[in-house]
Amino acid sequence: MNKVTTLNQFVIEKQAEVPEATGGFSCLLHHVGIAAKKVHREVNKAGLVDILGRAGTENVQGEDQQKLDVYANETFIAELKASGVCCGIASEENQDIVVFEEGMSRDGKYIFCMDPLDGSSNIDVNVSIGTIFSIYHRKSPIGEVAQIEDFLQAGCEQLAAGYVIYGSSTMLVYTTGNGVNGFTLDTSIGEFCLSHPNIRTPEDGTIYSINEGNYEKFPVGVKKYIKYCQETDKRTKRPYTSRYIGSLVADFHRNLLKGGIFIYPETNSHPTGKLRLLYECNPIAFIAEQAGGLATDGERRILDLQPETIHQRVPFYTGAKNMMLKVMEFLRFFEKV
Ligand code: P6P
Repeated sequence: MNKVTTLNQFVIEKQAEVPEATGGFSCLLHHVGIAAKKVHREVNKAGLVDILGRAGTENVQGEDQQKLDVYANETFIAELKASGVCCGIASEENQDIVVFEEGMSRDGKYIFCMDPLDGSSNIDVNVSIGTIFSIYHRKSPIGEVAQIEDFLQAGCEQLAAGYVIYGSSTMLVYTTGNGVNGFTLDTSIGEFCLSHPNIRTPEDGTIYSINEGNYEKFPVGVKKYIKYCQETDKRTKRPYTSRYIGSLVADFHRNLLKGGIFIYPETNSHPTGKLRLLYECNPIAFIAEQAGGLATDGERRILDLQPETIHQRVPFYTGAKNMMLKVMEFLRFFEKV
């Protein structure tokens, strides 16, 4: 019988490889796993109980909050506080940072950035959605409550990044800077089990993911790249394939495994792009790079960008290395047009 490695076993094995590890990070990831399982349970019964639809409130982005958005946000906050090693959270659903002021949590050495349920406008139509997260060491001194500076760290400072995709199965994919590993939730035992060890994204691909409804608003270089993808490839005689779900985690996960590029550029309506640097682009960029891909804002490496605010948006290009180099060639060539 094939050996099953659970997420907790994997994390403990990796902890053993780090002599100075105290177990705090392992504890944090364990609580992330618990929160993901709780969200999985609610997502999978959406439609059967009153968990669908709008919560009747708006988030900081002025977007209608779905009931599952609120549930996921509250569940992750509660579990991260219960870990006792996280001192604060920046969440897509909260205007300001959430700081833990009592006891152990106040002195936690980690901070957490998250989009608790990304793509939630797709919930009511049964499209895959996801949780996206980043973990950093705090910068502020232990003994004080977490400060905003703890969260305005460049993506290259991430200790870990991951996402949970609630789809045909529920998977947790994460990196700590030593490759990318994927764990599928086995509901018969209630554990995330290693199913995709050492994920590598293809160096090239034929899938391009972009909301072509915004075509007229795109930079010229992006328009020219889309037309390039639509031409028959002289070598393979096969045009590229357009795949766009409108749920970042689902679009990224498919491209990560099959080979492709995801683009959300600046547009007239979103002059700095739509996706948020702290809890969408940075974690996805860390994973992309660790799997052999690239991630930029069209010009600069995402992980080098210095955040100025916790809900800052940036243009986002990520995927297979050769596809990324090609689109950036188009952007440079047509940037002055
Ligand atoms: P659009 C979902 O709302 C989200 O934040 C990402 O998950 C997704 O990639 C993007 O927005 C889709 O945006 O404008 O194409 O609907």
